[in-house]
Amino acid sequence: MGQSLQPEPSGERSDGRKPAELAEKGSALEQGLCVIVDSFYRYAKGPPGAKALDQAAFQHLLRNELSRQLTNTEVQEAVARIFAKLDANQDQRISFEEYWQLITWICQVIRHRDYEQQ
Ligand SMILES: [Ca+2]
Repeated sequence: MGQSLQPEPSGERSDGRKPAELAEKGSALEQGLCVIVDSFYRYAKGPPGAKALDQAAFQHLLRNELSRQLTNTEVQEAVARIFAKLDANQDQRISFEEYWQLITWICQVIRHRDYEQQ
């Protein structure tokens, strides 16, 4: 891991960092893991160490990054249902740990759809 992952300042993407760099370094798995983390921090807001996704940021992440894996990412009610399901501590924010549950769920869907139906 020759690179450090610094949280993005309030949802903005810093120039000259991450995805392009990530694409050139490491295995596909290593790149994928870095992209999972980076994708959270590109949308998360809040102070360093406590960044999280509010519902608007969560919807942007779903719509921009996961619209081919999830349906209805444009539908506010559908997004709100996923948000409520993931928001384990009900603080109206999705922490990295709660986001990780979404990643786990999507990985399970991919696994069943693409690797266990053959
Ligand atoms: Ca939460």
